[in-house]
Amino acid sequence: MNATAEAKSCPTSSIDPFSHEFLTDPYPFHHDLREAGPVVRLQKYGIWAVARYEDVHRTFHDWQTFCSSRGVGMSDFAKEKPWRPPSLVLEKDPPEHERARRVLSKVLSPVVMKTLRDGFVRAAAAKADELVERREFDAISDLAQAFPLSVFPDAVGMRQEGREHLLPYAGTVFNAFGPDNELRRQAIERAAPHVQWVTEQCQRANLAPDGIGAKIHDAADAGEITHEEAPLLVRSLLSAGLDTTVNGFGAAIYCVARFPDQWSKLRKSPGLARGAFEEAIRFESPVQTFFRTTTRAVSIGDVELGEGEKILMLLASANRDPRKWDRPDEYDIERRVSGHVGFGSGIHMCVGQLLARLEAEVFLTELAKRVNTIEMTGEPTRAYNNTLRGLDRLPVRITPN
Ligand code: OVV
Repeated sequence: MNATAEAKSCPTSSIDPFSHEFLTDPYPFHHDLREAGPVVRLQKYGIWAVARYEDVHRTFHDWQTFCSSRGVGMSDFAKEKPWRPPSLVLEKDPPEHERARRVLSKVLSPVVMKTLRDGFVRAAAAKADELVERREFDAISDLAQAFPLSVFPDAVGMRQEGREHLLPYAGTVFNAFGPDNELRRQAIERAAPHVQWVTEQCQRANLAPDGIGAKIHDAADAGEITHEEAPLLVRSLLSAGLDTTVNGFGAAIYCVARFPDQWSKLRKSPGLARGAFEEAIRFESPVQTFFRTTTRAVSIGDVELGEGEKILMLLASANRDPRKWDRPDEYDIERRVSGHVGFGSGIHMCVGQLLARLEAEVFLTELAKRVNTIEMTGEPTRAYNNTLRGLDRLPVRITPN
């Protein structure tokens, strides 16, 4: 840590939020960044960071000042060519953002969730039966990846062949939000086959007519977006809809494995499944960070920022800010968790959150009905990504009810 006040009103830090050390254990760095002030200059990158809940929240909500259209990664689209065509929803501001957002909102609506639920319950029950039978398994590959992979691509309406491209593609998207470090360079270097496959699968002809993907193309028929825009909006589903839930599931299992009293509560009251998932999103923040770019000069605390400045929002730090949360470092499935920023906040807040919660709720419910205890049988290993926090391996043993 090195948060020295350069000038009284301009705290500066040498912390690199994308270093191996930070990604391994971000919490002491989050603490230092929060304590340094409402906004901190990150020397290494010549950008700004907000780490307190209040300032992250304000940055999310003032989209006129903190825009998304210059990219929500470190790269400023006004200065550098984006690595892929910008997202029509994530990397746009109103009014363009609203048109795309409305379509995604509709295809991911409560009505559509209702049509998916029964199938998800059957898949969750089958997976939970299989895991109970096995007793020992890797909770990442065999559960956190396996369950979303067994329901999400089908819900979108994708063909079977090539699905192994989905996680590497999303991993690249989330690495690309970071600085030009080894993680980002290597991901982009290897991206071509994944990009090619994903781009192809976004075409209408490659999507089952009753799936979520086809519904986006239907919205183009209805004139809500153009037929040129539809494939790029399908790409948003494939970019943001799988690796996020995989890491959300991983977070939830990692939490209940470390807090057995919370698993015990969930087992006795499977109705707490949604709260258990939501609290895992707060506690682990699978999406750790996003950036904004200032559209004008603006003050944060005593610090004046100019126009065209990049600001890193540390969602994970906001979600454990003691100024906002009691016992922030405890996982408590009965916590009043609303207001966490793990799904973002404001006009860009996760448009797929109902789908994420549905997957998690049905799976954790089925698991809670069957499983007495969950314990780790070895050291978990971390997966390193510039934006996503999660594990690569989580060996566990479960005992049945
Ligand atoms: C929230 C999110 C993450 C990554 C990609 C996208 C969205 C997208 O719209 O492509």
